[in-house]
Amino acid sequence: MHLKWLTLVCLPSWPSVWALYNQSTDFPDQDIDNGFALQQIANDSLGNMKLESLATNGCRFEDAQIRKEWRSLSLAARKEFTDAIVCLQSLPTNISAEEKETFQGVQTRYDEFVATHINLTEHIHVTADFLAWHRFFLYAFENALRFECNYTGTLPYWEWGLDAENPQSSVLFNGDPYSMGTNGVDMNRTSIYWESQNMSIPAGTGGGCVYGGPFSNYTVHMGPIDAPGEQPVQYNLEYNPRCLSRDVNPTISQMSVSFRNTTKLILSYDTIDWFQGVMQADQRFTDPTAPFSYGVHGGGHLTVGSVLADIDTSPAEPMFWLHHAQIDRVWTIWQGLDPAKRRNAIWGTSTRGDNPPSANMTLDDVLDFGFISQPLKFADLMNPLSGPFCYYYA
Ligand SMILES: [Cu+2]
Repeated sequence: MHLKWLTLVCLPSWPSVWALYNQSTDFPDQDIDNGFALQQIANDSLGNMKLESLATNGCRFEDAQIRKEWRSLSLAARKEFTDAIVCLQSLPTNISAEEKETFQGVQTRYDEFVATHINLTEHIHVTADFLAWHRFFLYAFENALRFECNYTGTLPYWEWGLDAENPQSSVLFNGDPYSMGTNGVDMNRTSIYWESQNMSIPAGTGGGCVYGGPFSNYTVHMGPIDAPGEQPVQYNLEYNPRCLSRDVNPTISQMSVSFRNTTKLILSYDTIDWFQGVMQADQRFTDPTAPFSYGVHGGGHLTVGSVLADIDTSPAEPMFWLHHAQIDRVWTIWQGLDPAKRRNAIWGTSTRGDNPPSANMTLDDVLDFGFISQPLKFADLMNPLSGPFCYYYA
C-alpha cells in the first residue's frame, strides 16, 4: 500500500488531469450516458484520420476495410463470422512435433492464437506495447478467418455501452444461430474469490458451460491460468480440455463499461501513460479518491467472465475478438482526436506493470508474435491506416 502512494508522488500532477477532465462536460450528461457524445467524438476522430491519411504514405482511406458494431451486421453476416471461427477451431495446428512438446495444449489453428497470447502474457499487458500488440493480434486473426476460412467480412466490435445496463439480455448472448452463444448455466454464486488479485468480485448471472448457439460444442484446450474462482493448471500450456464457460456480469458492466466510462476515458486524458493506465486499471495510474475501477479493459473481460476473465487464456473465448476490437477502436478514436500528438505516443516498459523492472520501450523495438507472425516493428503498428493495416471503425 505504501509503495503505491510513493509512486504516485513521481507522476504528473493531479490538477492537470482534472483540468482536462472538465472539458468533457462540454457534452450534456444525457449525451454522455446515451452514447451520443461517444458517437460525436468518434466522428470527429475519423474526420481527422481521413485528413491525416492524405499526408501519410499509408493506404487510401477509400480503400480501407470498415469494422462495424455487431448489431450493424446482417444476421447472415453474423453467422458468417461465427462459422469462420468454428472453422478455425476445427483446422489442425501447423506447429511442429518439437514445438508440440512445449505447446502441449495446441490442437487446432485457433489454439495457436491462444497459446501465443498465453506465452507472451507478461510482455503484452500493462506494458508499452499492450495496445499495438493487440491491434496486430486482432488483424492477424481477421486475416486467418479470411484466408483460411473464406470469411468475407471484417472483425466486428462490441460497443459495451449498448449492453452495460443488462448484458445478460444482449442479442449477443441470446443463443440463436446469429448470436455469439448463450451465457453460461447459472451457478447461483454471489461472489467469487480471485486468488492472484487477492480479492472477491461480485459473481455474474451464469458461471457454467455455454449451452446454446454457435460455440456450444466448442472445447477450450488450455487454462485456466489466472481466472476468478478457478484452480489454475500446473503448466501454462498444458492440454486441459473443458467447456466454454461464461458468467455474464451486470454488476461489473454497469460500473466499468458504460458509455460514460468509455467517453470519460477518451476525453479525460491527454497523454498515453494515463489513457492506457486508466483503461487497464494500472495501479500506477489510479485515482486514490475515486471508487474502485476495473478499467474498460478489465471491465469488458469481467463482463463476460469465466474464460474471458482469465487474462492469459482469454482469446480462447470468441468474445475476446469483439471486446478487443472495441479496445482498439477506443484507442483509435483517442489517437485520431489529436493525431499530431498522439499517433506515435507510447509509454512504459516491456514487463507487466514494470514488474520485474525493464527498459522503456521505443518505437524501434521489434514485437514478438509467436506462432502468429514474423516479429514486427512497434512503429509500424500505430496507425490502422498504415503499416500492415488498412481499416477503420464505423
Ligand atoms: Cu491480451
